[in-house]
Amino acid sequence: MNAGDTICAIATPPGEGGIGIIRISGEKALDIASRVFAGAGGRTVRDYSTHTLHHGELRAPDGKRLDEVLVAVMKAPRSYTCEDVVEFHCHGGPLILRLGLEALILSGARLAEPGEFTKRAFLNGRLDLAQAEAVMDLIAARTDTGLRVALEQLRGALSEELGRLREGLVRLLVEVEAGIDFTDEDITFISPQALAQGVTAVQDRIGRLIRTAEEGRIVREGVTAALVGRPNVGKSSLMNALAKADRAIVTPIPGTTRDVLEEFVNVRGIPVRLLDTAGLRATVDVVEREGVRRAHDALARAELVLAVLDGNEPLGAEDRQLLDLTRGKATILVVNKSDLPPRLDVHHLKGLTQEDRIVWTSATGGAGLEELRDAIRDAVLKQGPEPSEGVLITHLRHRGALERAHAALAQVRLSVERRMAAEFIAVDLRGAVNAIGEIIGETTTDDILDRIFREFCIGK
Ligand SMILES: Nc1nc2c(ncn2[C@@H]2O[C@H](COP(=O)(O)OP(=O)(O)OP(=O)(O)O)[C@@H](O)[C@H]2O)c(=O)[nH]1
Ligand SMILES: [Mg+2]
Repeated sequence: MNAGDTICAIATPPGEGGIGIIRISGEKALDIASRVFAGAGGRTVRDYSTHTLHHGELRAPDGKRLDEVLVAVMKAPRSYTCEDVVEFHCHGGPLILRLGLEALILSGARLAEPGEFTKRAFLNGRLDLAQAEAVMDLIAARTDTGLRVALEQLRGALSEELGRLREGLVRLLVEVEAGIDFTDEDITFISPQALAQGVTAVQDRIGRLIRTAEEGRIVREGVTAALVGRPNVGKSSLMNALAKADRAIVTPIPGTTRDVLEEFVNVRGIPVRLLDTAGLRATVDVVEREGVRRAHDALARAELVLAVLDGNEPLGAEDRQLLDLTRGKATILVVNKSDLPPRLDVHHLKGLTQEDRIVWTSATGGAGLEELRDAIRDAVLKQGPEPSEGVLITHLRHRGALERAHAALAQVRLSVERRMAAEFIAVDLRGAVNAIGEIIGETTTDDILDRIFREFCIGK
């Protein structure tokens, strides 16, 4: 991968669409684009001023017409990558786009790696690393909350907060290092008290950020929740009701569901991957037995279990087994068929589960579904009813770096307390500064960069 290359890629998703966009960026973008484009009055891309849009023809290097297109010209440095960028807005056909891309490659561009446009934006100082990651989060966001958090991070809210923390530490570091340089002259640059105080303040703020990481992870990545229970209690009906779609087959015959079905649902802003499973029971049917095995797998893998019971029937041996299986897992007890006469001994149920929640629903009538959504949100976001405002730590990478910074600062405080030499203190302070710098990309290795941008799609 050479940063001097001019890169190109199809920037729109595969398949047919109204328009499809081919993007090209780099030193030779204007020249290469000019070779494949013919505009009105014999003009071409090189002749246009920046941030203008023009109509014309996309052509193969042999002159063959490929498409009628609009071309957008964004000259360096006012572009996404800070390089010369040209975008061809073609008709959205896969063949057209492929031929257009080929024409650019034959004219001297190279196919971009995943995330290479954004990587260039980062390397050229247009975005910091946390903002670059937010670009990907923005594209992948599946709930309003996820979108809001990604937009905030792209705007630089996290970067600003980290910048402030880092700056505070750098100021302390300068004082400590000045103390090292002038040790002979017996001047104290910063008192141990002031140093400890400054470090503690930053450490507390880092601690607060770390505590948002669990919620941040859930907002960005979501959780997996499995509907489990004995046959016919209404698991598939609940899946359909929560997904507001006729996703799973529902019949009065016990043992209808055989495979694990997956559906994404948005529960109060949390992306939930909902798994519907085969009813748990002992059976000789080979297919159903495999289904039951997979249901057990799903139960083990899920972060949240929705254990479904039939409110119209007394608690059976299979229900008890299920409750045993969910012990130690985050579980919501869903007593379904609340529209029918209650035959389930609720007092008994309360004795069987401790802190877990019980929700009554009617999958067919719709009663209790709002309560179930609330229960799912509360079980997932333990800290409070509403996703927090303000900066959230959404990436494991960020959390890891913050934890290292936090630990380094704890070490600094210990060293100050023990009146250790300033050199020791400086090393740990610097460690904390660097750890924070990793998040925004001020101190990162190529390895980390590669890993981050590999996750991107091609064309972004
Ligand atoms: N009255 C009433 N019937 C329900 C309710 N939920 C589901 N049913 C009925 O119960 C039967 C079984 O529903 P399913 O959703 O297929 O049950 P399941 O748990 O997925 O069953 P398996 O896939 O066999 O394990 C169907 O006839 C549903 O219409 C409910 O809340 N009230
Ligand atoms: Mg089912």
